[in-house]
Amino acid sequence: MILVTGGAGFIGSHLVEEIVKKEKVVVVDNLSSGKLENLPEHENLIFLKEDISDKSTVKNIFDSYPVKTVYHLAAVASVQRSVEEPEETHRTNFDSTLFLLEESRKNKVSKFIFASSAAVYGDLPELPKREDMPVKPLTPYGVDKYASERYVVNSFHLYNLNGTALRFFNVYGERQDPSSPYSGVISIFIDRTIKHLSGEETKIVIYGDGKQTRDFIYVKDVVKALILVGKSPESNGKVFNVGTGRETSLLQLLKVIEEIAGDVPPVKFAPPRRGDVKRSCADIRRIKELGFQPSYSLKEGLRKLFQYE
Ligand code: UD2
Repeated sequence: MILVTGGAGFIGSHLVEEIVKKEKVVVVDNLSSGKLENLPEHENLIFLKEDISDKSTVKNIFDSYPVKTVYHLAAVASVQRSVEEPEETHRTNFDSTLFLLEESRKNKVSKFIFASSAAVYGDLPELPKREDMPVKPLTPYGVDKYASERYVVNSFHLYNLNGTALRFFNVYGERQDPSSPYSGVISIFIDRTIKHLSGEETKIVIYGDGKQTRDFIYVKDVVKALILVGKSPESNGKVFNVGTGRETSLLQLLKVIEEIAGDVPPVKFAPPRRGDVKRSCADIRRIKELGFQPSYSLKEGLRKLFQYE
């Protein structure tokens, strides 16, 4: 049986959708940002509305289900919120990892996959980011992700728990919620473009000059990486970037959206966000060695998103 924490969230629900086709899965999610309607109805799916920052809850789950694989994706995903509420987010973003690792060790789980983030790299200028480069997480979010991934990797060396951490770059796709100002930039730009096309008065805000870059990866490719790593013993005790290896600026992103949609809303430039990383791009050679290859170009991923919306 597979346990997916944060399984009702944006990335988690795409993973669950894939797993239920073949295997039984327990989804645990406190629905703080995840939504029940993100999940498919399926006989292989058990849903628990629980908070894994509580140790006894985690123990109960392992006592109740024969968990063999853990995908730990639950987190407060907003970097900004971690800055405003470091204590509360630490419980979710770090304590839960430790509780899950402890139970996984005791219950002889055969694989533990942790969703880390490019946030661990901080704003060190060298690009593309390689997994063996120095890290400099700048926010409570980045620090908790880094600490969690070290625990995951060390659990392999200390206790033979087959752990792997994946550093996600900028993930986009269906069901990413565009409603907060800290939502993924693609979900916001697409939401505004659709509103604009339907005649609503709206605008796109670019913080900074729009030349900042990101490595945008489509959520289905992230799921592919998660499943691959779950089945790969060579990934044990290691950290992997999950991106496309392509760097795209916000201005280029807007151009691609315009090519697909035919038009975009007026753009307003605002001062850059505090702590914003100027350039980001993954070196994906390490995960490619496991057999990973992203399937979707940015244009293809965005096309699918427009069809969905
Ligand atoms: C991403 C992750 C975050 C963390 C971080 C690590 C998302 C949603 N967030 O943050 O969880 O892992 O990477 O470094 O994937 N922007 C605009 N206009 C808007 C919204 C955003 O110009 O309306 C800019 C924003 O200032 C930034 C870029 O777009 O320069 C990307 O912003 P983001 O919030 O999508 O993602 P990021 O890279 O800050």
